[in-house]
Amino acid sequence: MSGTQFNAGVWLTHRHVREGRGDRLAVRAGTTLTYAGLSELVGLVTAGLRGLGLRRDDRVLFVTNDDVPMFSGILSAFCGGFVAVPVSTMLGAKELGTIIADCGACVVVASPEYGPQVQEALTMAPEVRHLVCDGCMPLPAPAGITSLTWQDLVAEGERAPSELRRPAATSEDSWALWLYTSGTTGAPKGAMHRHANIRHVCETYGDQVLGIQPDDVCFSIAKLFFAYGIGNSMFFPLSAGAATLLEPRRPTPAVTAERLTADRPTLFFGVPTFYAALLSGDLPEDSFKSVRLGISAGEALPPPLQERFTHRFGVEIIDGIGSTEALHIFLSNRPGEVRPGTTGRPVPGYDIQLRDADGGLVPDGEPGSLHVRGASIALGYWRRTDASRAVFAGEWLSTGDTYVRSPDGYYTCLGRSNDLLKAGGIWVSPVEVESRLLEHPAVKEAAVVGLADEHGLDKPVACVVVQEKVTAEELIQWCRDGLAAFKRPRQVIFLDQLPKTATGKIQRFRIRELLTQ
Ligand code: 3SK
Repeated sequence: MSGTQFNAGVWLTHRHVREGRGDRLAVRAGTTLTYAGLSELVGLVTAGLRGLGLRRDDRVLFVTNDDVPMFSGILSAFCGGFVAVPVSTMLGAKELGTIIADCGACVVVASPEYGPQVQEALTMAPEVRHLVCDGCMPLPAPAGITSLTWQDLVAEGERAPSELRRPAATSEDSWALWLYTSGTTGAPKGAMHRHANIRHVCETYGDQVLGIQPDDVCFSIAKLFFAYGIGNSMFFPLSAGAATLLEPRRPTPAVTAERLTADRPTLFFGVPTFYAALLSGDLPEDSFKSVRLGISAGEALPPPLQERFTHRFGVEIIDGIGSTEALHIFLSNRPGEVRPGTTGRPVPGYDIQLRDADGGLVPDGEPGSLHVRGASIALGYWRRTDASRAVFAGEWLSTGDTYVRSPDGYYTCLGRSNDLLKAGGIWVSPVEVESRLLEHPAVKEAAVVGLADEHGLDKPVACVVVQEKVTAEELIQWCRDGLAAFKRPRQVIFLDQLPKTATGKIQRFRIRELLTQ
């Protein structure tokens, strides 16, 4: 029901205090907060942001590590009627500047280690007025931008009149969260999510697939800036009055082992690449003894990996697929009913269709383009009409994946309908990597494809035609320097020419065939 008053920040935080759950543990991170503590902090930060002059629908962008400031800051943006824009901490200055300028953020919150990228990015983003650092010292900022620390912002909230802490009377349809995703051209697009979308993913996947309970403790390898991560670490636990563990460090098997032992999570959210890394590490077999369920998304989970993980650690993994545009998982296996190699069945609250090239429905057993309908689908991409029209068709979202459905209703992924690939669960646009390679003076032509590694997980591989001598290592380093590191090719193959169509378009499927022969 559009227009009905609803605020996702209130629903996730203040509601629990109002309903007598204030002394339950909400967040374990650098510091530990109960629901009462979280609610108090969110009130102060809401007032602090208003004290800086923010108005309804203003954007607050986060380039931060998962910790209490980012967590409470996003919730404060929801409560204040602002728009939270958490972005990847892996972005270079240019990509970051493009996003900050595109969303028109007036506040940027950053962790100290991203200071250099942020400083450069801010020169591209004239609308930014305040830079908030979640460390102890303010960050250097270009002229015209005030720089303060997180503590200064909280202090601003403490000094502000108490009515500024009050939540905004947002509606179900008000903007709450914009999540940037890269497309075929590599240009980032901001998927705009309403307050009601957040409640929908909790009431569907959270309640009906995870069966989340107040005693659950959630631990996600995917960070809060991903749609997958924010659902896992914020929406699901807070919707149920459960607890979440935040980990500011880069996820590694060693860091994971430490948190598993110390904090005993019950729900563990990973991606296939990370499950493979955990298997390759030397974790004791009882590492996952507190975990009642493992969750995987981001890319298809190969059955041998799933089976080896469950055999070694005794934890069932349910594989599902979601998207930034749908906010979370809409197709998933169910605990106790896993069919390895499939993505399971539709999550209640979502309708799925497989369509042919003319938009007709395909019969069971035939490949079709995956479309999904449900109340958490984004409103569109911010200021990207053409891209929005291509992807959001009325109530339906075209995911760009090709799937097949079995007669008993299980869906299996056959690949992408376009050339995008995922590495470690994160989209990589081949075009973006190719553009970087082509900037190298030695490279004449380049094509990037996804190729399965030893675990059956896709990784970017580059095929290049060169005009000067250059080594594979030099080209990989070149990509590392100019792109987020996960986008770098893991292998470079030198060819005399690339297979092309009569009109000169690179045939990536032919390259894939060539490399898998
Ligand atoms: O990649 C996925 O499967 C996914 C899952 C949940 C939320 C967002 C995404 C992209």
